Amino acid sequence: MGRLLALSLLGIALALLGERFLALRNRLKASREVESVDLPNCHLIKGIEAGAEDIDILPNGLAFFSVGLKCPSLHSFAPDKPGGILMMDLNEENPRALELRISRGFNLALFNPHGISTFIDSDDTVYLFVVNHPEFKNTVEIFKFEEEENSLLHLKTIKHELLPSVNDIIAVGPEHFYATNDHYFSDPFLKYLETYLNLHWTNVVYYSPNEVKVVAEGFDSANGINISPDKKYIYVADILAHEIHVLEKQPNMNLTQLKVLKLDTLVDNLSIDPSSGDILVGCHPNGQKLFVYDPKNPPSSEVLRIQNILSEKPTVTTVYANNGSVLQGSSVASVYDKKLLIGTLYHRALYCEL
Ligand SMILES: [Ca+2]
Ligand SMILES: [Ca+2]
Repeated sequence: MGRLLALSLLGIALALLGERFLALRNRLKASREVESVDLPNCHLIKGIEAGAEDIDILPNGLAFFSVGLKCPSLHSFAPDKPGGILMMDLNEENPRALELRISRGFNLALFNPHGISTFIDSDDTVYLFVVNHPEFKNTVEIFKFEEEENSLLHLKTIKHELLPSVNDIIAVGPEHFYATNDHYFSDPFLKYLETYLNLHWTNVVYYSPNEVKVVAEGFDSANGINISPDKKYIYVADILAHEIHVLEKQPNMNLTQLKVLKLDTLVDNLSIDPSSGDILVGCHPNGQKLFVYDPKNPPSSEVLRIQNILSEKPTVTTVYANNGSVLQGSSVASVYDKKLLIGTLYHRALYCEL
């Protein structure tokens, strides 16, 4: 009888695991292929060969690139090289990406930058907020951008128990930001398990020197985050649920869910087109290819533009799509004055004139 019960329980467990496995394949869109959507005037950016996971552009056309992200579960083309921040002046005719110097006293050897966000204070000081994973831990670094010297002055490292697995941030003050956690746990095995079991335990956290709190939760895996041009709404990408959430910002900085836009792709970082307020989304059409890297069958790239997200029927258009022959694993797309930059998780980056 005991054996029969054990066998039945084993059978149920295997059936459940099988079901979770199939569900995970769907969440990863493991069988999806993309049709190419080409743009005529594009070239790969020199000097970016091991990922530019996030890109943020200032209103004056200076673009920041977070490069060289490493993660235990991800492929890397430069596993021994620390990451960095590159800058490109999009006002130039043939802009080049140059590495910014970082002030002494900051541990550059362990720099592993992920999501970034710029913030311009009322006195015109420009701050760059960077999610960092030194030794795969989680911190948020705040830098002051010194334009004349092409350098970043390190001001502060933030660590907090509510920031166990940070992916991206949106700065809303000189030391104030919203951050997404893409996992609930920080331990690699528990991270894997929570994803496999689809627990929906990930969240968005508000951080300020006086108050740190969870402001939205229940995401499968919260990833890219950004703010509407009028600063009223926060957009959050749930990568494995293929959703973009629109949340309304309250005076106490809490967020209330307004709507969810369902898409057919894994949504990574979100950027705002300053000329229209449209959302540009760096997407992974097939997450299986992204996480299990095979150079013969590489991950593809896809960039979507979302117009009028608050309306009843937002318009979603594919701006760019490629099967991986040119660009693998697009994670972000940002525009400035008819110029489009597309970054990737661990591959190259593309510069296009629209
Ligand atoms: Ca970002
Ligand atoms: Ca991301």
